[in-house]
Amino acid sequence: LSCLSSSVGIIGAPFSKGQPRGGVERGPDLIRAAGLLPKLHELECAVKDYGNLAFEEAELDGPEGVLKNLKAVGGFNQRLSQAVQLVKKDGHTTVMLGGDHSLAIGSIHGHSAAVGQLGIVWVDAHADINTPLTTSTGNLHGQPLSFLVKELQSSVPVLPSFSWLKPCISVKDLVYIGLRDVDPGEHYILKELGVKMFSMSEVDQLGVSRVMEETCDYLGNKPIHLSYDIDAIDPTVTPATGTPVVGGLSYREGVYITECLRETGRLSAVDLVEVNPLLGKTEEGIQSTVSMAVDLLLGCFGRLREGNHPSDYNPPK
Ligand code: EXY
Ligand code: MN
Ligand code: MN
Repeated sequence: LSCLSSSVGIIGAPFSKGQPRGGVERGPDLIRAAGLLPKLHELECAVKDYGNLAFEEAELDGPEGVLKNLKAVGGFNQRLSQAVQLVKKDGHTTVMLGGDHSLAIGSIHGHSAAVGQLGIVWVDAHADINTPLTTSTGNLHGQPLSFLVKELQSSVPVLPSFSWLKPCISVKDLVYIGLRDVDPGEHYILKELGVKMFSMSEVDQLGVSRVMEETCDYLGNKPIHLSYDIDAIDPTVTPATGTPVVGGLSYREGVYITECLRETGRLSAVDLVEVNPLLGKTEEGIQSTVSMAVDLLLGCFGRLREGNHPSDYNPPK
């Protein structure tokens, strides 16, 4: 039916220091307020909400060269990694509600520390693989994968705020879906390392069903970490986000991705990031963005567009 095999452990990460715009720290509470927990219960999921991870203002620091908020991002992600490890040890599929995408550092590190080798599905308009040397903005939400990928270790300078972090994913265990705004330095890395990617061109060429078939084949039988940036979806549907890019996934393509990953039975952790209610120009735009986030999460946990019914459903006689 729906949540038969696993339970859900929710971690809120109200953190925005991986990028310069305020508001994205409101994501976790907003997504909860839109009814995520009762809707997961309707799918017969066992849900435990671990609450929000507190952000310590003491972690705030000035820029180091071009890099912004290194101490804040390093410190918060270290605590996030520990929280994710606890939730995995409790036996749940983790849901990390961001917050900006720098949080994938702690989320993926903690997941990998708890379960070992992962397959990563990174759904995003952006590649988020700038290194501290290639970044032109200094925003760490554009760089998380450079800290996590083993093959990039020699290209990433040693930074005290990240001394706790060991790169834990191989480039061959990573698949991108939805790319359409990739910096030159990132594109060089993707080509040099041969990273598997389905940019929007491949989504157009192959269709989302073939993209998902190939993604699942490519990743094999490893536990899956889905890192879903809401800006992968077209900004007509999800305008309330920090770095919107035209030409994104439709509502249907976005949800289909979650349905396919759910069907593998191997979805082990999900990040849902970059929902920023202060950046929606209209109330409808904000609502549409938040309900997309909720619908993506429900797709991850068994909601079917054909309909669902509880296992103990009694038809009227
Ligand atoms: N590539 C740009 C940068 O490095 O700043 C933009 C990154 C946006 C990242 C968003 C979260 O996916
Ligand atoms: Mn991202
Ligand atoms: Mn993005």
